[in-house]
Amino acid sequence: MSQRPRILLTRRWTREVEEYLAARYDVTLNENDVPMTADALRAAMREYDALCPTVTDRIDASVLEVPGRRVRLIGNFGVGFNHIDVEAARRLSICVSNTPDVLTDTTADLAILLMLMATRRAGEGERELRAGRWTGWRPTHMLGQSLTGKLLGLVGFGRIAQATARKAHAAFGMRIGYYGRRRATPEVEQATGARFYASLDDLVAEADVLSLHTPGGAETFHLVDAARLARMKPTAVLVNTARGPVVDEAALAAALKQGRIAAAGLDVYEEEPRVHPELLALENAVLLPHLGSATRETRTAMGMRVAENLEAFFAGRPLRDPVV
Ligand code: 8YV
Repeated sequence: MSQRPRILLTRRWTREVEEYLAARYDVTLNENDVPMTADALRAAMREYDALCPTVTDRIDASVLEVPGRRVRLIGNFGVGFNHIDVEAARRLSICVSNTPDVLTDTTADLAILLMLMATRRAGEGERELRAGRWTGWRPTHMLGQSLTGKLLGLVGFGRIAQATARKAHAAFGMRIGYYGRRRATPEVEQATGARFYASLDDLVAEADVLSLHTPGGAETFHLVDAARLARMKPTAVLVNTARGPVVDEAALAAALKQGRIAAAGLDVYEEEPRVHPELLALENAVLLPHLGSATRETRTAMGMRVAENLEAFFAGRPLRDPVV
């Protein structure tokens, strides 16, 4: 019988990481890659030493509190952990780790991609061309908006927001404003000339592109609601690579439909994989399927970062990335 720790990966990971882990642990893979049910997660809590979930697994108190639990570490694949009840984990002395740093640039790249697609109407243009509706060049065809000199308003100013600021400032000459729980150091601000806004409403009203970079969860639920959308400039673009529930999707669809803001670029949704049906019908909504960290390099680095946390945990050392 194997003495190696038993670990469960709830979804398929890149081959490199699956092989790396299989050489070191008694690993169970989710061969058909279908999201696990709550019952299956509860059963897994009794069978494994570590559970390695993703954003598609709801690790709530009913999962963590299962009688006869064997799992002692939740090694999350991803930096965001709003799908895990960390307070219940703390209460039950279950360790939780995440994967910061390794997806910062990749996710910031996607925020830039959405910003460009939304301001230059890229999805709309491609749909027109593929549908055979393009009648040829003309000076007023599908005009978008320039980014040079415009204000990028970042809501939250953590790693991914700062990387987005650097890219937007260096590549497109954008001005940077940010709102966050606390003010960044002068060095961080100086790197992009970032201006701190003590009032989120002021930033929302002034931004040409408003990009969301807060954690998910109760504190940020519908932070961008109908009232905040109403404060935005009619020419402004909203970008969300954070978590869907930060935006009131129905209110956003209404604002886009009525032209109260120019466009939105979204990678995350309130009830993934469901997308608000009104958004699907709008030309000024750029909609990507949660691709923020989706490069081969980054998904492998995320898996290896989980592996580092597993190694530390089973060696009795402090976690590399402790959440709890
Ligand atoms: C991940 C993410 O792909 O890391 C995060 O928080 O949102 C994505 O980049 C996903 O959450 C993995 O669980």
